[in-house]
Amino acid sequence: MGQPESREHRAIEHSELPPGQRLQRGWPVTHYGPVPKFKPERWEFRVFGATADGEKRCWNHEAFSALPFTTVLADLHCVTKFSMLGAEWGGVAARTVLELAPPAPKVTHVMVWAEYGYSANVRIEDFTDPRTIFATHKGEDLLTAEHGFPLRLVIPHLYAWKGPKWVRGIEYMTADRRGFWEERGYHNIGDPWREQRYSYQEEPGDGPEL
Ligand SMILES: Nc1nc2c(c(=O)[nH]1)N[C@H]1C(S)=C(S)[C@@H](COP(=O)(O)O)O[C@H]1N2
Ligand SMILES: [Mo]
Repeated sequence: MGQPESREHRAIEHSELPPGQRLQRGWPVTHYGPVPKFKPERWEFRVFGATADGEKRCWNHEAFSALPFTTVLADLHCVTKFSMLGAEWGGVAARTVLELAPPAPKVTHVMVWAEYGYSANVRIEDFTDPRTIFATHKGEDLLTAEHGFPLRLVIPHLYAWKGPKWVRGIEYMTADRRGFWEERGYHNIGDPWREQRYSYQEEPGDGPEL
């Protein structure tokens, strides 16, 4: 009678590590370019592009920090094939930002912008996913500078390049446009469960012409 239990156990294990990924112990630092210096008086989080009312929305660091806090348990899958499992992220749900600064109904994609012009494009349904979170904390601790302090996006169901560290704002878009890595050979959608790593794997409809 042990059979159903062990099958379920295998299913859980499988659900944790996407195909082609290996478990990483510890938490490596992976990004392109230098670590930006946080200047609280200059920092703001901007929502722009196709907002519902056509107005931009802007929070300074104090105001953004006062938004409702929530936590999400999520794994981080780097396209270079390591995965970090079971992190607890704390911060502001993407849905909170969507409620406070709603997009126009015709919005199909969101460009997430970070320091130094790093960007990542995601479909609106990836952004509105209830587990998508602008993280300020991992576990009890504030993020460290190299892991994205003061704010990084975590989209648990996509490869980690879709979650910019040092995020500074979002742009609502009415058509898709490629972000930083999506222009440089990475897949426009980036679903780790389908191993959507590289742009040459894209099928018609997965992304704009390269
Ligand atoms: N701003 C910015 N964010 C970024 C990146 C980057 O190059 N710049 N790299 C991404 C990639 S490829 C990964 S795997 C994760 C790594 O996050 P970590 O350094 O906290 O492990 O950050 C993502 N966010
Ligand atoms: Mo990555």
